[in-house]
Amino acid sequence: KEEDKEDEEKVLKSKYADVEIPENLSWTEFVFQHFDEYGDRMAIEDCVTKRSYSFREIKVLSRKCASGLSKKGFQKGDVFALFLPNLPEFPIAFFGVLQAGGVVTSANPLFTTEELAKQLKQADAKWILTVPQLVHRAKEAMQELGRDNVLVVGEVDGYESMSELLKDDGSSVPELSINPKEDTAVIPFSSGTTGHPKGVMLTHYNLIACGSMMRAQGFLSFDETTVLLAFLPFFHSFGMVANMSMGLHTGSFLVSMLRFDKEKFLQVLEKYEVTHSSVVPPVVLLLAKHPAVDNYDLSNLTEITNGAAPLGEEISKEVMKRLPLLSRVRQGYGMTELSPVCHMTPFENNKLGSVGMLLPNLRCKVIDLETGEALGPGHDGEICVKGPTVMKGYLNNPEATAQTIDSDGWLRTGDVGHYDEDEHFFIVDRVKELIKYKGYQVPPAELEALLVSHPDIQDAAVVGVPDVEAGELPMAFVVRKPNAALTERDVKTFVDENVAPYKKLRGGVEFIDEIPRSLSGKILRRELKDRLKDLAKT
Ligand code: 4UU
Repeated sequence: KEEDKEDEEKVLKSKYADVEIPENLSWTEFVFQHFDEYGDRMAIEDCVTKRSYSFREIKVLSRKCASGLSKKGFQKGDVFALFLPNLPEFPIAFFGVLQAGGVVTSANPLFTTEELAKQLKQADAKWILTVPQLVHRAKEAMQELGRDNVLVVGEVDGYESMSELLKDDGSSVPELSINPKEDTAVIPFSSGTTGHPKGVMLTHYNLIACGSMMRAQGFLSFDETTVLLAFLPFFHSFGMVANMSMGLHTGSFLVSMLRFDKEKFLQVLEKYEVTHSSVVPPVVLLLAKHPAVDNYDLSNLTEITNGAAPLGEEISKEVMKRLPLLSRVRQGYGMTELSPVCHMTPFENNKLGSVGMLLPNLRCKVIDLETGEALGPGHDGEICVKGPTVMKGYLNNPEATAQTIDSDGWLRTGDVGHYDEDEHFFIVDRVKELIKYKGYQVPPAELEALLVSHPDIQDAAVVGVPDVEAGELPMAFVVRKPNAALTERDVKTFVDENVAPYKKLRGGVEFIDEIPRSLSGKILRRELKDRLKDLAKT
């Protein structure tokens, strides 16, 4: 019956047979499944400091971390914030918190104090772990919640160091009964299709489902011979799940990189004989075009996987031509709310420019933007996904959850695309508000709220302008208050002072008389984008 209904509704089932998803494991148990076999092999090394940990050490130290946290009164369900760059200690803390029964919320280390405080408040974080450079921000933000539980990786006077925690004897790891389908493991933040950043509740089962599906059919090709350059931020779903967790799960050697730097990136690829790297479009562009690439031996690099933002066919071809040993330019397509990946290019027969095929265990439909009717191959519409990786919901926000996941369990991605006769998917546009700058989320609603808090600004709307390198640049339409002598520079300075650097108005500021809105008060972003095209022509 269900199947007939699905046929009728043009629901696409994955071409791949369903995989078995373990139902009785925690995310840590799943990720650590083969750690005893990997033993003393190196699991992760920082490419600058060379600080490194073996699989055995990660297992032992994360247990000590869990035990130490329990002794401090940390309890099941408590939220622990990681405000960290990609350090080799990140997975130790991450899996330590989970083994203490906690929930990890991960924050962008570029955040201002205010941005951080917003997330900590929403997530009700009991603790935060950070680095010495960010300790003041972490402390101030926690103070807004009336808490002062700040731990540091490294030594700062007056703060407790994580290394103290790791001296614990490991005797107090709590006996947990995790209910994998109910219990939230992580709460990364995403603005989804509209509005401000929201906590995305991903359960242990959501993550295990995603990991199991990625491992099917060689979608994720990592194994014990893989050297993975892990520079994509671990706080973001792509880096957290596809690199940190699945890299460790498969016994890969992770080379972690704190800060992305062109020369360093190329040096590390050569020196560590890196075989795999997950990337975002600006990095593919670098590999395709930058003259310095010729100075390095990148012959070990056999695969790069793009995600988080669209990658064109041309640039994929260019990079294939330039790095002859790079046999595969692959893609993953996903969304934080999908734990996070729903489509990946198959190991063989990948079509350049495509984000790949639907992973096993998932259903997908492409719906007409006006009528909501499901469309067949070759027609663009909004991509909707259903299956075991759909998030539990947005934290404390049933309205936003209901707007995103319908009563039949379909999650609306806000992305526009189609599939071809072979069921390869292509993303062509985005109908949601979200702007992506180099793969980073820039929620317009957040910048708009900031702009209208300025005494000289009456109204504002933020959209993304296309950019070859970054994908999109945030740009603002601003309505000045009567007689206000506000300049573009004033607006930009105001924004710069209040947001993380990747949210800056690099696309510029345009003053207009009125922000076009629908009858229900929604900003007509399409109209503004069209206006930009007209401006570009004149
Ligand atoms: C065009 O970006 C992500 C997650 C990406 C990811 C994760 C695991 C990719 C591969 C992988 O293995 O999450 P968010 O929530 O930050 O942003 C989601 C949005 C999507 O809705 C879409 O608009 O980012 C965009 N996006 C892409 N667009 C993500 N991947 C792609 C892609 N092509 N390959």
